[in-house]
Amino acid sequence: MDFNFRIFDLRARQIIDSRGNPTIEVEVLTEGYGVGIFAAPAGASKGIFEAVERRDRGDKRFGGKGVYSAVDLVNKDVSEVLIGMDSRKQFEIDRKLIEIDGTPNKSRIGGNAIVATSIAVALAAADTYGIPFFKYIGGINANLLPVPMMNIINGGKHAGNELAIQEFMIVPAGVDRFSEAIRVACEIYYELKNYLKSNYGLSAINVGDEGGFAPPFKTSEEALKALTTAIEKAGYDESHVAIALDAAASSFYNEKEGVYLIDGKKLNSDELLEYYMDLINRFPIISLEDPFQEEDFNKFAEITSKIGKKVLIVGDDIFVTNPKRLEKGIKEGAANAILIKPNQIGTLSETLETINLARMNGYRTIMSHRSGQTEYPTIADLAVGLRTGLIKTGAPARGERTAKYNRLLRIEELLGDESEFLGFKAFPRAP
Ligand code: 2PG
Ligand code: MG
Repeated sequence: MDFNFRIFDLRARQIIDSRGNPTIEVEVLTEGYGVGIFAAPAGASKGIFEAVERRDRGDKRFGGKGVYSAVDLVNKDVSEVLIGMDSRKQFEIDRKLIEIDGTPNKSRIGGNAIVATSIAVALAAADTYGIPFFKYIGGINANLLPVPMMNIINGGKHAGNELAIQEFMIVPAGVDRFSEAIRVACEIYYELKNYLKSNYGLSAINVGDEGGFAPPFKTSEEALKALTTAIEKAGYDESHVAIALDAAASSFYNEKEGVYLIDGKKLNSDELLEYYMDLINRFPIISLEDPFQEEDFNKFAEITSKIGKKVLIVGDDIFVTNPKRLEKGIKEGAANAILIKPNQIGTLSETLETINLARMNGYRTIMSHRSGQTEYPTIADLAVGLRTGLIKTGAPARGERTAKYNRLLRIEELLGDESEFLGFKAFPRAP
């Protein structure tokens, strides 16, 4: 072994995330003075099949949301095994983490402790080499900047309003460069703010968890009208900017009655499908995430076979970045794209396994943040390194969201003429 890469120290601590909730941060040092630090993000609309977060339930501190016990486990059980190992042996290290945890859903030391450790190790190895993280992950020619899918109207579990659909995103894909996409998105964001202020009053410009506005809208239609108006006011049209939705439908599904509660109505899954079809016919929607609750593979397959040639049908809660769930989805034709959230599955190696499986089966991949985030820009590097071509990391507002976009701006500058941006070519069909 090149001793420089040997893990010399590994320690965890508790910090707080963008919602003020505790989260675990892991710091890894190598003998060659490489440092890697990463902290686990946290979802609000979590899939039931995600790796389980370890929290101090029953503890008074932080209302039981603390991660002190996860921190202790990393400082004892994990550091004992990982110190002395080669930080470049990602797969071996991740296997060890899974072994130390010993449960099928990573509930003992926690998916939060595992993801923070797994990614901190990779960052430390990259730092020991002295190369940017995206190059460590993707090789010296990793050059694909992702198209941003930017959530500028927040609903569902991310906002205190009545919108059932969780995310109304703009996709500024009709430009040549990532930095141009950011400019276009910011211009639309300003126009949306003006529109909301003048039509709904000052309180309409408060923002939700992901930096998008959280206006007192009651229907998806109102939100889509606001988006299209803002796009137009900013001087753009469908050739520059499209719309993406994350319904996060599990969060408005009433299991007892088998209905979805949306826009003040109760819809069964056939009616909800019609509801989406109507919106897709009237607005330039090119991507639809989690249109149905996370266990309804059949309905996912139905909508994919109907519109999958022109619209991305993205699986998030249904697949939870888990290769086994994705495999089932592939067999059943449940989607044509998958959201990639490393903390849903736990380790970097398993995240890679899921991405490989997706690619080999013609699925698009979208690197994604969580609604509870820290200021680490790491998923920006993962998006470029893993050539996902698409990224979802909130509005162009709130530091924990802009950290990722700003990192991508720096990567674009660093790559200069070498960088590539696919724009609408990253989608099945331009709107
Ligand atoms: C989602 C995510 C991120 P959360 O549903 O896609 O936008 O939300 O982190 O709350 O699961
Ligand atoms: Mg989602």
